[in-house]
Amino acid sequence: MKDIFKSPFVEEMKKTTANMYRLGWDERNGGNISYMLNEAEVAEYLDLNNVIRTIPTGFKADALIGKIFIVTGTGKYFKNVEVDPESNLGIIRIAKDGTTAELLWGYSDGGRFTSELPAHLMSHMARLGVNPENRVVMHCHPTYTLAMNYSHKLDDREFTRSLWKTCTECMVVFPDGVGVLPWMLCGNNEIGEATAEKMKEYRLVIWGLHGIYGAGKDMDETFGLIETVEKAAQLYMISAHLPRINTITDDQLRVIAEAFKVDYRKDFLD
Ligand code: 2HA
Ligand code: ZN
Repeated sequence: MKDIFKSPFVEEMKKTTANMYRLGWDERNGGNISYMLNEAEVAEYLDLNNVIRTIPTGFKADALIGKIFIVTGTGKYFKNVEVDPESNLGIIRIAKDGTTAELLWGYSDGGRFTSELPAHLMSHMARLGVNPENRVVMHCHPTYTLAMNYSHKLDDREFTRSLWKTCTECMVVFPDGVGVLPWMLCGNNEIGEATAEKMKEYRLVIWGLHGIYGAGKDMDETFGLIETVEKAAQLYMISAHLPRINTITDDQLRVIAEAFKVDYRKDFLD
């Protein structure tokens, strides 16, 4: 068996959580990541017949039976993943009943997966329905994106337009736009279902007055989506109180979309 602490997926989780922490997106226990792993790759590091314990998930995820995920732990701090991945992360497999998680590694202090597992697994199912390559779901509290929630209308079209019009690269990076949910209580199946419903259309979903979800085929794509929204939100917020003299127009957004050949939300333009 190879050393799991040197596996590319543990390394990626360490690197990404450390990055997000230092960007200020994941204070205290804020944020969570789930990353679907390739079974054959995990088998190089772990005995897949050795289930350490089982943990009920509280919902049914039949489409994910047998799938393996590395997931951040509940109550754990992104700040600490790098130094102690084994207690802050866990590797789980969705059991044959679709409602139990089999722990294969991690949560070594008796912990369990993030309280946002419903939103994560439901989002995985929704995104896999659109793109079978999807692997990562990421949640965090990026400062400017969140700040924008207090002064901007919480509406898919309006929020997307404001971001697109702030930064030229936004149309290229997220031509599918950003879905926006109103404030909802987190950590339950209801917000999970609402997130997954938006994930059928968007790779980015804002949780009103809370944070953001991103989904993508790998860590870089997912991180890059959130990073680009956050950059645009930062520019938006630091200039929102000033007279707006220049803006990217709807026609210019069409020019960008055509030049980069992206399939964009045409109904989001005037
Ligand atoms: O896990 O960010 O949404 C901590 C959170 C809850
Ligand atoms: Zn959160």
